Amino acid sequence: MDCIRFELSGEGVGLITLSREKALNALNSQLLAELDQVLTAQWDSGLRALVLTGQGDRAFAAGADIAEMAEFSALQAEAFAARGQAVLRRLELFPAPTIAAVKGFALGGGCELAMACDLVLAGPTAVFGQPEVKLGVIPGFGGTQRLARRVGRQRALELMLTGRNVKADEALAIGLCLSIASEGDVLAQALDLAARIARQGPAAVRLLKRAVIETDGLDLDSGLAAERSLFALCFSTADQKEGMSAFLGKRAATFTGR
Ligand code: CO8
Repeated sequence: MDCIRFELSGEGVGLITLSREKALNALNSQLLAELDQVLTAQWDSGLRALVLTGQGDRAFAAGADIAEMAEFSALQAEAFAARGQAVLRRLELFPAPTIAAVKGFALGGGCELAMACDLVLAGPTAVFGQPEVKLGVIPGFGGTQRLARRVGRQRALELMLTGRNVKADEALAIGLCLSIASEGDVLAQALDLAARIARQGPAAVRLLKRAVIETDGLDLDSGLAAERSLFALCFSTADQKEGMSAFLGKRAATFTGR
């Protein structure tokens, strides 16, 4: 793989690094295909958390690759958007929790990629934005849908209509990121958070993610029904037996993820 690096980083924690540093990790077709391959390969591998970051200090990802898009026909643009949307949706539905560790620019498709992760941690130099209108286009990898879900429709519209950049402190204030790490620490903090998640009952963590992600957009009663079913499903797992008997036996639980 030329554009993506995958490695294990601690027990049950996967780390994906976007590796097109010279192009500020811009998302081209090859990178999207490699990201898809990694997600497919890791889907059933039992990962307990997955961290995404960009190579180098300058960018998480500075957007979809403008050089690749510049001469697209409408049909090519639709196909590229469909491919990007599909890969980001797969990432959003990845069975284990995902964490974006954002250093530098997360613009356009890069911001959309971060928003497809469950949790977004920013470094002090992080810059988010959907600058597509400056290029005469609109977001095409889910930004018009996910930004409003993160920060509310009015703020999302203001950001997308002006294409202005948002620095880490504002991203935190509007809920676009969860926290701001100190200089150089964002990846370490993301891996630490991933390790903390990885220590919880893995079956429950996966069912919890499904209860939140798969019910997005449902009315409350449908969401509550889905929660009940997934709650009940916990009781078919060895993790539930172990977690509760460990509590009652006043010992630490040893989870197997089954
Ligand atoms: N695509 C391709 N190459 C890029 C991109 C990009 N998005 N961003 C940066 N690069 C390249 C530059 O061309 C440059 O390459 P080279 O060294 O060969 O000239 C290299 O990265 C370094 O960039 P700069 O010299 O520009 O670095 P600066 O520090 O001066 O500026 C910026 C950094 C501000 C991030 C600037 O590079 C920039 O504005 N980049 C573009 C940001 C942008 O507009 N992103 C949105 C793209 S559109 C999008 O993502 C839509 C997604 C949905 C697509 C739907 C499909 C149809």
